[in-house]
Amino acid sequence: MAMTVTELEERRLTHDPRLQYLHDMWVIRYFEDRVKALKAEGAIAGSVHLCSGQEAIYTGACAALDLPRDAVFCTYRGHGWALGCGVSAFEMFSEMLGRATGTNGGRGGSAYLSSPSHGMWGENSIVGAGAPIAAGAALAARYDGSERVVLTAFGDGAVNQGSVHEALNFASLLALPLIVLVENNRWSELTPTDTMVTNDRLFKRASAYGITSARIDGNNVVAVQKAVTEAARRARSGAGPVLLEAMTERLEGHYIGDALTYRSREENERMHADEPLARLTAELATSHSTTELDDIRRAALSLVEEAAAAALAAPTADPATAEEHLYA
Ligand SMILES: Cc1ncc(C[n+]2csc(CCOP(=O)(O)OP(=O)(O)O)c2C)c(N)n1
Repeated sequence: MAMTVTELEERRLTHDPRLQYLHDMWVIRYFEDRVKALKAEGAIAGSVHLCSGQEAIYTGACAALDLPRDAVFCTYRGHGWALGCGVSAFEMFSEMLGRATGTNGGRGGSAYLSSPSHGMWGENSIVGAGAPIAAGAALAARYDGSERVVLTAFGDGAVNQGSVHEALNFASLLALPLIVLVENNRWSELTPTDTMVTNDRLFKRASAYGITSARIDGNNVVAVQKAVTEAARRARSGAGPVLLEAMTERLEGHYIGDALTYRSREENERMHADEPLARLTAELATSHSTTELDDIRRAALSLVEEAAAAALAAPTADPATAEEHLYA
């Protein structure tokens, strides 16, 4: 039987996962843009670290994991991980705006949010501290029958922390189901990575621990999805940890407020030419119409705008509950 145009559209959407990735990456980009604006208006308290430019890592990796069974541990630059895990933009905005409807009742804010029911086990603002915690969760997964794979993500600067190396040794020795994903955006706060290490091919360090590792194109969502799928298969089979160094770009400053005076115009131009949304859109334009791709972008923008409006209208956390969840 001949298919209708709508059925054909549906088939294409389901058969080309890149269209879904494009949508999900736009959601992250627009989410970050809106967070930046809300912070400028004074609506968000605390420090905020945007992940714009690194969307392909979150979208590709989360598509490869079995969420919420698997677990993600990330850093303060974690909005994209949470959205990738399926936490709603409404809950995320709510959390940052101090609303009772936030992932953590408005108590965690941008840098400390978590949602274990989505497989998003938490951000961590202590550089390198997530790795041993994730190794512990991977050890627990060995005994709890969940067959869970744990992913820990951190920046290139964190690779110089002792805690990361303790975790790598421990995970290798016990062949833990751990994926170590280094988001190499080439900057550690305001310092270029290659001025801090003698060998800036960071993935090479994993071989000292007997860990399989590779450098991947972190701005190519399909490349990330494939690499993490293979890493997860390997980790789940009992073959031990995998370290992936995903090369990417941090389009914004280290935190909102960073004047970015240390970056040249040439570098900015190069980064924007190579950023993942521009690349995926150009790639898809060879097989999809501009209208179709623009509809996907606008759908993501509407989703974000509606979520922000709903969160702004939600009640703030009740001061009477301030002592809840305190265990001191
Ligand atoms: C143990 C520790 N030392 C120093 C800091 C201050 N600090 C916050 S972010 C950061 C840079 C981290 O860079 P990188 O690991 O490359 O991650 P990115 O911010 O690029 O995502 C530093 C040094 C900290 N939070 N924790």
